[in-house]
Amino acid sequence: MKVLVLNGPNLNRLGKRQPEVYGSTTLADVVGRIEARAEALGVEVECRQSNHEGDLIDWSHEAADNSWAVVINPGGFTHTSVALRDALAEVADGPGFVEVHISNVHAREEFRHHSYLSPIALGVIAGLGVDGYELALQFFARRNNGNG
Ligand code: DHK
Repeated sequence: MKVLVLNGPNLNRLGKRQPEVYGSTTLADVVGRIEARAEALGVEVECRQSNHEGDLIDWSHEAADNSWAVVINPGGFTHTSVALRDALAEVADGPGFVEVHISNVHAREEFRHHSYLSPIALGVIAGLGVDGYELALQFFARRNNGNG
């Protein structure tokens, strides 16, 4: 099985941006950890990041067309994007997606409490730091083996 791991806007700034909220790990470190975990789990993985909504939408279509599962941290688009939800709805009709947030969005500003994506996600991981990506990957690996 293949899992596409998508990171949205500003996540290329991991390690520099608000380390008290998002930690000091860089995106390159996160990608390295995800790739190592995927190999151990026997899952094919590809990680992409973009600051542009259209890229995330195009990549969601690509995932839907290829029946790839998706792990996505949509960044600020979580709270704003009907268009990204519409694109991910096609993924939800297939292998599905898990929404990941590094921070606990529910312990932060009110505007971060609502997600357009959560109602159609298989699940949501928030507040567990960058481990959330690996946990989502593990979920898909176990599910694919009939253990999840
Ligand atoms: C990342 C962002 O960039 C924010 O816009 C979200 C999310 C939270 C995170 O916790 O990973 O509100």
